[in-house]
Amino acid sequence: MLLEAIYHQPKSQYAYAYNEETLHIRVRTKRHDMDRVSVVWGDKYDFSPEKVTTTRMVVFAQDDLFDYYHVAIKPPFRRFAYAFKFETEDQTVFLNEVGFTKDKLSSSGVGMLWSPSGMFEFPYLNPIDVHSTPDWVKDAVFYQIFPERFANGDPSISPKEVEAWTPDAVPTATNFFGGDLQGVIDNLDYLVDLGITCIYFTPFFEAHSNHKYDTIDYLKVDPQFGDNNTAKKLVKEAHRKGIKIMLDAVFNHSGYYFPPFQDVLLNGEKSRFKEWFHIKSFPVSTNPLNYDTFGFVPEMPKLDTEHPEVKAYLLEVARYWVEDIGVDGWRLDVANEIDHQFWREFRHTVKKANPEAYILGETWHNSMAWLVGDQFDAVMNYPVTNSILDFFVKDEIDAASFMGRLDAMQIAYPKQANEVAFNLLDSHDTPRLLTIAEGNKARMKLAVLFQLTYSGAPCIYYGDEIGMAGGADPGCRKPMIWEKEHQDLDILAFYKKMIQLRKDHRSLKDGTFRFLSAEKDKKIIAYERTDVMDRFIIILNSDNQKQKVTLENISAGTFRNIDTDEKYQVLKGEITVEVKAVSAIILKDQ
Ligand code: ARE
Repeated sequence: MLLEAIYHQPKSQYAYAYNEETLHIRVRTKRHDMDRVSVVWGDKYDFSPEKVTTTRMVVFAQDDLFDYYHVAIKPPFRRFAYAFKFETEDQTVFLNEVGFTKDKLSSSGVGMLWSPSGMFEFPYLNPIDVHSTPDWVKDAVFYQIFPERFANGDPSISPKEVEAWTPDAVPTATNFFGGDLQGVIDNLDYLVDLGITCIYFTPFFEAHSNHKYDTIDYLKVDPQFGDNNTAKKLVKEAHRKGIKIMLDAVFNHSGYYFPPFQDVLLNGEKSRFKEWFHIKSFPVSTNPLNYDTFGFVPEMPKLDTEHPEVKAYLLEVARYWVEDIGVDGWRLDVANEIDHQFWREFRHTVKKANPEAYILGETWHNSMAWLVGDQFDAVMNYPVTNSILDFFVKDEIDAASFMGRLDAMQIAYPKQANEVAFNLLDSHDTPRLLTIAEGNKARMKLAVLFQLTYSGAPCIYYGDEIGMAGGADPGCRKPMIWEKEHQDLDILAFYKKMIQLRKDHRSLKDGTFRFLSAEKDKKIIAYERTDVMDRFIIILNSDNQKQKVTLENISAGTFRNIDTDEKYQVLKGEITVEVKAVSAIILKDQ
C-alpha cells in the first residue's frame, strides 16, 4: 500500500455538497493499490465507535498513476465527521485528519481515530452554499453563432462596405459580410431541425470591430445587427421554438470607443472616468502603451472591475439582458482575469434575475477556484476539447492517456459543474474541427460522436455541421454556407442522427459513464453509459487498422448495433467487438 499516494482535501472537489442533502466524498490512491476503500463516518455531536457507519467507495476515475474513489452520502443531520479505511489482502489502514493509523485497535490509534476531533469534517451542509447548476443545461445542445457571419436577414442595416456572401468568401480581421439578428430569427427552424436547444452568441452589442469584443455600448444591440427590439423578438421567437439564448459578457475590457474611455482620452487626468481603467500615466498613449489592456491590444482597455461605478454599471448590464430582455445565460469573456469578488456579485445579480440562468466562464485551464458555488456554474471545457482532438483527430495520444486526461477533469471539479460543462470541439478562437482533422471526415465524426455521447453540454460551432472548414482566427469565421449544393449533407445527417440519439436517451446525457477499455499503446476505447432506462456500450476505434477488443465486467444482457441491428450477447461478463479503422460502433441493450 503506497500511503504517499493517498490524497484527500476537505471542503474541495474531494468533499463537497452535491445538493441540499447529499455530500460527495472522494479520495485518491495509487492505481490498482487497494482491494477496498471505504469512508467511515458519523455525527460529531453523537460520536462513538458503535455509531459510525462504514460505506464502501467505488473507483470513478483513473489516470496513469492514481485511482480516484467516490461515494455519495446523505448525513442525517447534515453534519459529517469522517475518516477513510483502505484495505488490501494483508493490511488495513485508516486515514483521518491527524494522519494514518495502521489498525483501529492499536493503542496509539484508538483515541485518534474514534474521536470526533481527529476526524475530517464537513461541519454543516448549508443549502445556500450548495453549488447548484441549472438542470436544463444537462439536456442542452448548444450552437455557437458569430452574428456577423450566420445570415443576413436585413440588408438595409448592413455596413456599407460588405463583401459578397459566397461559399468561397475569405474572412479577414477587418472585413464585414452583413450577418444580423434577423438572419438568426429567419433560420431558427433550421436550428430546431438540427436539434439545437440553446444558441451561444459571441457579442452583439454595439462595437467597432466585426467580432464586437470591443464594446462601445453594453446596453444596445449593434446597429449592424438590429436593435434591442430585434433582440427581444429573437429571444421570444427562440423561446417559442424551445431554444434558449446565451450572450457573451465582455467585462474584462471595453472597446476603445467606449464613451468613458473616450472621455479619459479627451480629458486625461481631469476625466471623471479615469479610475474606470488601469491608467499608468497621463496623457494616455497607445504607443508606448501606458494603460492595461486585454493582451497588448490598445483597442481593448482593461476595466477596473473593483471600482464601484464600473461594477454597478456592468452588473446593471448583466441584469438588464437577463431580466428585461429574457436571455438565459452569460458566457464570460476572459473570465479568469477579472476579480473573484466581481463574479460573486455578478452571480448574485444574475441568479436573482433568473435562478435558472447559466453562468459559463471562458477559461482554458483548470478552474476549480471559480467552481465552488459562488461564481460560475461551469467553464468552457478546453482541457476536454484538447484531449478529444489529440486522441481522435490528431492521433497523438494512446487510449490510456486519453482516459487519464478525461478522468483528471472528472476529479478536477464537483460533479454538478461537470454535468453542465461546456464541451466544445472548436470555436471562433480556434481552427475549425474539419480543418484540424486535415479534412478527414471519419476522424471528425469520431470526435463528434464522442462529444455527443459524453457528459456535459455539447456545443456545435456554426457551420461545422455542414462541413465548413477554416483555419485559425479569422479563417474560422467564414460566412455560413446556405446553398445545399455546397453543404456536406452527409456530415449534416450524421450530426442530426447523433443529436437525436442523445435527446432520446437520458443515459447519454447524465447517465453513469464508465470506461470499459482504454489500454496503453492502443487506439481503441470503449465505455458504457447507463441509467434506469437503458444501457449503451460505445466503442470507438481511432486506429488506422481494424481492431478487435474484448470488453470485460459487463453485466448480462443482449446488445444491438444501432446501425446494423447485429446482436451481441454478453457471455461470462464479456463481449468481443471488431471495429473498422477510424470508426465506431454503438451498442444498445435490448
Ligand atoms: C485579433 C486578431 C488575432 C490577433 C489578436 C492580437 O484576430 O489574430 O492574434 O488580435 O492582436 C477578440 C477577437 C479576436 C481578436 C482579439 C483581440 O475575437 O479576433 O484577435 O479580440 O483584438 C486567451 C484568453 C482568452 C481569449 C483568447 C483569444 O485567455 O480569454 O486568448 N478569448 C476571448 C474571446 C476572443 C476575444 C477575446 C477574448 C478578447 O473568445 O474571441 O478576441 O475579447 C491558451 C491560453 C489561453 C488563450 C488561448 C488562446 O490556451 O492559455 O489563455 O486564451 O491559448 O490563445
